[in-house]
Amino acid sequence: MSKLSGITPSGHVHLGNHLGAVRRWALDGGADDLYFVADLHGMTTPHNPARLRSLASEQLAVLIAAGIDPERVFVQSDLARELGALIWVLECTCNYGEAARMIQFKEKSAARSASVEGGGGGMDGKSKGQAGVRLSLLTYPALMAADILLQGAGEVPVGEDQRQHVELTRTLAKRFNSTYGEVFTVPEAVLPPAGARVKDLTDPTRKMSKSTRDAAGVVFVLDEPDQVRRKIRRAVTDGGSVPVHAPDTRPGMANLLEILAACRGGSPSDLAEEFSSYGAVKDAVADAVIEELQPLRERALTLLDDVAELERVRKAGAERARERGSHRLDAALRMIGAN
Ligand code: AQP
Repeated sequence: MSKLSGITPSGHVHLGNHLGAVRRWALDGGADDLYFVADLHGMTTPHNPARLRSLASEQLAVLIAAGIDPERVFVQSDLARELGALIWVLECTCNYGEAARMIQFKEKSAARSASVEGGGGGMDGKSKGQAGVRLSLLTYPALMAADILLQGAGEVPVGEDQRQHVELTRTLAKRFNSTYGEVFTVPEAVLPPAGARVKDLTDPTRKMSKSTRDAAGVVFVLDEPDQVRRKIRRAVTDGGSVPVHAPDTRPGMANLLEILAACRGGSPSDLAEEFSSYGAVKDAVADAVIEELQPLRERALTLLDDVAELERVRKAGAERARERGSHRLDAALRMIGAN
């Protein structure tokens, strides 16, 4: 079963993305699996076009530098025409209510509405809020379904937050197949293997995220080694002094030990016993993270410098993904009554 996984260029790739996903993609990916930079998904909330473009290139370089076969990587917007056509087919297969009840849409649109309502202007609160919610936030699941169905992916490794979207994809694939004719593979949502869940270094109660405003708590894979060490040295820990792995009561120290375990192997509790002070743990974590990221960082920066090579790899990846999906798109358009 081929798998499809993506990463959204909503910010710079960080240690959590690397330890929790990208490193595994490079190690475990099957010959038929595909990975993509989901830049179209990065447009559903206010964004800066130049920054999005540059982050998409950076992410492509990082995926390849991490060791993922370049033949299996592409940038989503390079397939914008194919995906745009398929989204339309899927929007014509999906009911409004099915999209509107997606939890992510409800949460993100409520958050957007609240931020717009907070601003000034002449509209009443509700109109102002709705004016700030992009239609693409509602139709996001149709794009995600198009990503999956175009490539004929059999399995989609997703966390709980995306499971509902894969369920909707299954519904749309089955509905299309039974109404117009068999075109789409009905995908399964699969749980990714349990991996490191890296927390923010300044607030270990929340996960490390690309879009976090305060970069002090986020180690980016392209950070200079000195910067990495500084961020880890300043990581928030509790008032204790002897390291123990106790995620509920000492989340900051637990996070550091889990990062160390993800980089070096072993269990966080066993590793804790090697150290007699918090400072020693931080030094060991900084060393391990720098060692883990250094080769990746160097390869990614080399690729980013070689614009022509990165462009060549990008075009080849897009071409392969396009070829892989074009017969499904053609069949779907024909069966739904187009062409
Ligand atoms: N902190 C994390 N620890 C472990 N894994 C993580 N991932 C994300 N954060 C952590 C995994 O990285 C992959 C790609 O992430 P994504 O682009 O799909 O978006 P996300 O999960 O929403 O990641 P971010 O970094 O938190 O971005 P923003 O700030 O935009 O929401 C996924 O496999 C994800 O599980």
